[in-house]
Amino acid sequence: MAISRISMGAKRLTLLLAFACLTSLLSVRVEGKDIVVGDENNWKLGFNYTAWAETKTFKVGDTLVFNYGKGSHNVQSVSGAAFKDCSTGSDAVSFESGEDRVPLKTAGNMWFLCSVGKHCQNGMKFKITVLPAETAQAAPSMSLAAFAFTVVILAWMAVFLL
Ligand SMILES: [Cu+2]
Repeated sequence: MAISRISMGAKRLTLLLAFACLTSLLSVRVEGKDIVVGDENNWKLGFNYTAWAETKTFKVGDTLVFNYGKGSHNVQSVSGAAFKDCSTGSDAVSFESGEDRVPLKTAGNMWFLCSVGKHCQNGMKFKITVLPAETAQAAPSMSLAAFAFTVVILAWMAVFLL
């Protein structure tokens, strides 16, 4: 009797662990990351954001975070044409809280600039290419392998333990 009780407990624990494992794998796949523009430099004059952007990978689900003193700068999400001459155009989306979060919702190019004074002309501008969530990096294929492994383990447990 005692043995069967222990075995029941072990089965439940194993199932619970497998379920927790599966859940965490799934959540890792869906979560995007916060990308602080300029890293520790934040959003300011005297920093090369074009060069900065070229070192980063942006994908759907990520969020750009612009940190700056409210009132000293702003963030304008503009068209490619407006970007070229540092204008905002009529369809610009404006942010000015000083802690602006810009979710990257669709794949494609996005252009950002600061429209205060001559800040844009002086380097507060950059372009990014947002990649689809699936193809942004090699990691998802690893996650898929881990996911498949978990499914196999779960199937195995269903056959032998339940
Ligand atoms: Cu500025």
